[in-house]
Amino acid sequence: MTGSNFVDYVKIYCRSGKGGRGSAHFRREKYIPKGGPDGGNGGKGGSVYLRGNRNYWTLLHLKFERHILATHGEGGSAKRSSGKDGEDRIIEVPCGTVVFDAGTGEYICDITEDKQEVLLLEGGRGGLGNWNFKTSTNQAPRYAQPGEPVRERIIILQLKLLADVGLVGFPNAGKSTLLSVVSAAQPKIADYPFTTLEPNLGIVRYRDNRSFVMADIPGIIEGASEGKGLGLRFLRHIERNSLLLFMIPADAGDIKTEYEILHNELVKYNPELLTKSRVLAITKSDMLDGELIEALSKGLPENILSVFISSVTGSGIVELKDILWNELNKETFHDTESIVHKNMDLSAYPIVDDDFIFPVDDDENDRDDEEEYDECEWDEDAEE
Ligand SMILES: Nc1nc2c(ncn2[C@@H]2O[C@H](COP(=O)(O)OP(=O)(O)OP(=O)(O)O)[C@@H](O)[C@H]2O)c(=O)[nH]1
Ligand SMILES: [Mg+2]
Repeated sequence: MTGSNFVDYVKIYCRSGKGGRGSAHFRREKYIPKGGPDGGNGGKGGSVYLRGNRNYWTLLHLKFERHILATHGEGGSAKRSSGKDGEDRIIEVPCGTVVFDAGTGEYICDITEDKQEVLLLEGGRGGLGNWNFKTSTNQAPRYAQPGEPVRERIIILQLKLLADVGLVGFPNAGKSTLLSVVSAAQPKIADYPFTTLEPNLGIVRYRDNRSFVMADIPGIIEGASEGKGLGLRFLRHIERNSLLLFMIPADAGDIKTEYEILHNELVKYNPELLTKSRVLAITKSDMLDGELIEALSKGLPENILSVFISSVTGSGIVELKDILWNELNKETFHDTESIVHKNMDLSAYPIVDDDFIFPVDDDENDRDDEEEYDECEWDEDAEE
């Protein structure tokens, strides 16, 4: 999976900037013998944000940027000058990105909309300079505040595609073929299992210039929810599809059983998937004649809309699009935003080379050329 352009998992080290330290300077000028404290405040450290950007479709742009470091605030200086604030860093991510803590697997946040911004790590506050601490009883404080330290976190970004319709089926069911017929997408198609190794998205044009997005994901096999086949890695892309289109080929042994196996895998992976709208397409129905279709219709699973289609002859395709469109526009339609993200089970993911990320220790901005002073604590009340 390395070397591919479809990147839906990255691990990055993020660090906010530390606050600049307050200055403990004293005003020293000719003819002003006791100038008093005039040390300025330190600048605020830069923060790290995440922002949704609809121009990105994958996390590829982050694959080689493993460290996101906001810069530190600068120290305060004489004449009550405040130090410069550090620069923020914004991590642009595609809509549908879910963020987890890499250490614990804890769910942090979810970016679903363009321009949606989430503060990941707040920059450290700058320390107050000594002039803030001047009181009637202490005219010459020789101390100032240090800036707040950096905050760091290693995070995992996971993309869960946001498509309207997700194709669910065993390998070779004809998923990619359908996508190639109803959209301009050109996924690889072949008569062996696991032709599709990464998801493909296509825009399906519907009547009157309307359209919806369809996601072709790699085939699912029994045991996928425990990691078999391409398993877990791609099941998560289904979580975000508003509607699931199950696809079972007409030559399958028993359509009902196959449907149940697929259904069980999804439910085992995330029981919330049960609440999604579902439609069943019997694919490759060009292999059937009218009589067979009638016979098979009797044994189809109940409680799900079914349609016989053939991507080769085009039969049933218009009907399928109508059904999908109607389902997608139902008033009772399940809102995808309400999916609750589970914490990540880190043990279920094999460790890959890209996972080795080390915290950064750069003291580049750490040159405190100021003299040493007693640092006063942050919780001290400075405003007295
Ligand atoms: N006769 C017939 N063959 C079809 C039809 N749709 C797909 N096929 C054939 O079925 C085989 C598998 O098609 P794919 O679209 O690659 O199947 P897939 O579900 O994407 O398979 P994976 O990517 O491996 O999961 C190919 O040889 C297709 O030509 C159809 O409507 N009729
Ligand atoms: Mg395929």
